[in-house]
This record gives sequence, C-alpha cells and structure tokens, in this order.
Amino acid sequence: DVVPVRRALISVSDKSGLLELAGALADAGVELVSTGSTAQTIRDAGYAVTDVSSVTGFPESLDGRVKTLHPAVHAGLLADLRLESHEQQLADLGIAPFELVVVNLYPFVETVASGADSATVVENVDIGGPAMVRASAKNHPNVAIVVSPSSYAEVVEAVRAGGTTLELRKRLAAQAFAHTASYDAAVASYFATDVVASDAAAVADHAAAPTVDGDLETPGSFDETLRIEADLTATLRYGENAHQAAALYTTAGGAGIAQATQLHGKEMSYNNYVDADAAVRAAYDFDTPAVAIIKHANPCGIATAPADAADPIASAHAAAHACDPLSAFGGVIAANRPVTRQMAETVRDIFTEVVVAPAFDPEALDILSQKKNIRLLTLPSDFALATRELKQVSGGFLVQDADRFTAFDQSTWTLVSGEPADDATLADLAFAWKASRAVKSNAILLADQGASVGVGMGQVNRVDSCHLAVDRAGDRARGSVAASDAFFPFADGLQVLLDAGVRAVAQPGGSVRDDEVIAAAQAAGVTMYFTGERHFFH
Ligand code: 93A
Repeated sequence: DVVPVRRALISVSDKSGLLELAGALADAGVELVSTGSTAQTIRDAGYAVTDVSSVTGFPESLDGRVKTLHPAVHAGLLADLRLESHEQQLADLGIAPFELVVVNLYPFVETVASGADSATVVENVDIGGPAMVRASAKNHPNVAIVVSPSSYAEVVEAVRAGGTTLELRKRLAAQAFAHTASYDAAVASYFATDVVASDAAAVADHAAAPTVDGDLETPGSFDETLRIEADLTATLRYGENAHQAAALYTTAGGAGIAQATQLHGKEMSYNNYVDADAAVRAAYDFDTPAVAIIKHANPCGIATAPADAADPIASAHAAAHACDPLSAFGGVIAANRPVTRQMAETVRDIFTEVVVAPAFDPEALDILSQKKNIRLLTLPSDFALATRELKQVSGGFLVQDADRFTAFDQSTWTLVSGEPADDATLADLAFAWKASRAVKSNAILLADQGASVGVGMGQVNRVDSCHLAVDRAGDRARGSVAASDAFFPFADGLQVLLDAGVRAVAQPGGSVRDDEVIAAAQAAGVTMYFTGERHFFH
C-alpha cells in the first residue's frame, strides 16, 4: 500500500515551510505543479515548477477564481489507479496523476478578523482549494493530501523512504475533511449574520478571545474604557467541538500559554490551550517543584515532591499521576521545573495530549519526541500568571483580579476543632488548600504527603463533591487531609469526609450554620481550621 510520489500539486496561501518542502520534494525527484503565487515563490527560490495553467491549457482566470477547477487537474486527483479502467482513461486523455497534494486555503477567518469589507471577505471564500482537498482525501488510496505545514516533515520523510503508506494517507485524509468542515463552518457562521450590515459585529465576534491589555495592570483600578488589543496568531482546526471555528489571539507583551513555544507534536487544539492554561496555573501556584495533570479544565492530580526526592519533578509527576491514573489518560501535564529524563520515561508510557514546562532536558525531549502526537511546549522565559482575568458575557466583559492567596499564611488561620495540627499535617493542609484553588467549584481535595489523593470537582452541591473525592481516594481517604474551596453550608458534606477518616480539614468558614459544622468535626475529634478566604473557580 506504499504509493511512491512522482508528481505533486502545491497550492498554498500560507507559504510557511513551503520552500523547505519544495526543495525536499525537488531533491527527491518529484515533479512540482503549482498555482500563481505559489509557483512564483518556488521558482524564485530556484526550483523547477510547472504552472497549473500549462497542465489545464487554460489561463488562471476571473481574478483567480478559476485556477485549478479543471478536469485535467481533478481527473489527476480522482483517478483510482487500482482500477485498470481508470488508468486506461487517464492515458487516453493524456492526463498524469498526482500522488501528493499540498493545499492550504484562502485565509477566510483572518480576513474577517482583519475587519475587511464584505466583498473582500467573500473573495476569500476558497472554492478550488477545498475541491482539491476533498477530491484528494476521497482518493486517499492513491493520493496523500496535506493541509497543514505541521505535516510537511512527516510527508517528506515518507517520500524519501519510498512513498506514503495507507495509514499515513488515511490519517491525512481525516485531517483534510476536518479542515474543510471547520472552514465551511466559519463561512456559514459569517453568512448567517447579515454580511453587509454587520461587518463590524463579525469583527467583534472574532475578536472575542483576547485578554486585557496593559492598561489594566494596577490592582483595584479599572479604566473607563476596556481596550482589547490582541493579534490573530493562529486559526485552530476547530473550537471546543468540530463544528465551531476557532482562533488564537495573543496580546502584545504577554508571556503566557499563548506565547508558549511548541517543540514537537500535532497542532495545538482549542481544548489543548484551555487545559494547558489550567495546568500551568495549577503547577505554578507552588514555589517548590510541582506537577498538575488536567482533563477538561479540572485536575486529576496535583503534587509536589518530597524534600529529599532525588529527581523532584519526576517524583511530583509520579505522585500526581497516582492520584487518578484512569482520568490521567489523555491528560495535559504542566510541570513548574524542567522535565527530566526520568519524568519523560514515565510520561512516554502514558497517553498524554500535552506536556508544558519551562524547559525539557535534552534526553527528555529525545524520549518524548519519539511519540508522534504528544505536544511539547515550553513557556516563555518571562512567564507570569495572569494578574487580571476577563470573561465574556453577552454584550460585554467581566474583569477581575486573578485569584491570589491572601490567606495562605497559616498564622492567620483559626483552629475551630481538635488539636493544633503537627508540622506534617499543617504542610499537607497548606498543600491541599492551595491545590483546591485549581479545582472547579464545588471543590473538595483530599491530600497526603504533598500530593492530591482524591479530587471532587464541578458538582452543584458540596455533598456530591465530598462523595466524589472520597470515592476517588478509595483506601487513601483514611488519614488524608481535606480542603474545601468554600464553606460547608451544612454539616452533611463534612460528615462524608469525617466518615471516610480524614485527619484534618481546611475550609474558609463563614456559613450561618458554622456551629453545626464545627460540632460535627469536634464530635469526630478532627482538627479543622478556618482560613477566612474563599476560592470559587468557575
Ligand atoms: O479562487 S479559488 O477558489 N479557485 C481555484 O480554482 C483555486 N485553486 C487553488 N481558489 C483556488 N485555489 C487556492 O489558491 C488554494 O486553496 C490556495 O489557498 C490559493 C493559492 O493560490 P496562489 O498559489 O496563487 O497563492
């Protein structure tokens, strides 16, 4: 099922990586056929290229609207050469087949986002490109279709090795159909609004992702006008779901996940960015080496390392993973220290979407790069957690200071039940309290020895979160410590934790029924502190 590549059709709006690709294909003896400015770019670099107009015998016409829409191209894309009749017909027609097609489409989303008028937007609806992409993807037994520069290296490698495999062509075809589907979804959503009257609204919609600019950095002060300044950095394959178009915007001078450098792996998805951000936020809450593993924006494990650990970040990862190995499958991992060889050797054997860290030791990078799909990201050297957060509501934005611990100093906690905790228990409570901040409300986090052992998240009542945390912890609930992101409104949730055998609890306090809650802790002889500060996270 290996198809050697003799002839390639290249037609790209995004020319990044084009010359490396064209050079490698030319060196491998592949004939290049190309459209207008793509052909020009290749030719200018000194490689031989055939103009598509000499293949079609028809000039590129109607301002480029008709370039590749011609049987001489499409028969070459759609012929199924496993069939003698197709091979014969191509020969009779004097048409040569393509074994490789590289297309990326007119930048529709970027054109909308730029505020262009509707005529320009409409002109950027690509017709010929998707036709080639879909034809080639349909004909994947014969043709490899590439829609993203991130696939160039892999395809060049296959060409050099003698041809593309069916496995590769099918995978590329799946990407290709997803790509045209999300492209058409973006076009449809643009047309669904009144194209003529609502250009401005469409631009505003597409600018809805950015964060706050530097004008809002002073805590507690809010400017008269919120100026959003963010640049379109990438269109993503799709949003939270495949039918949602999506893009990444970055703020000038920002130093966060949006500015991370990708060292390896598939393109970052919308959900990858959301989870990577949550993972980084959780891991960087700790000054000591820490790892957070996130799924659907919630932690399935957060851990620090024992003081005497030989390889602290590897220990922290192992402990975070042990919290909930089932959920960690397909997770996003953030480390607040460079990833070591030992950590990489463990991660290698666990299906993981993303690893983000300040750096990777060279051996760690070697090990993890052998996994084709895992995305490896390094944070900018001046990385800093956001100080202001912005959330879109219909018709406007909410802005708030990022959640910071002001009640982290345990000297400000109030002992309301049981004996004062010993140093080890206090350290565990401090860890649990901090870690609970990364858990969506209602959050209950059980911890032991600087690592989460059970997390109850995102429930609409605190009792369910308590049950979830205890169930996840299993045997490890007994003797663990618990943190709750907000007060217990009744004693029932706390009772679930007490029945499971937790040895100490930290919670904000402040319920009108605090007396009942304290009485339950006292009856169980369990140490409980009020921190005086709530950490809802929605
Ligand atoms: O205007 S089109 O819809 N009609 C076509 O026949 C056609 N063929 C390729 N757009 C068409 N393309 C697109 O042109 C490709 O998808 C690619 O994005 C772009 C490359 O054009 P150039 O090589 O001139 O930059």
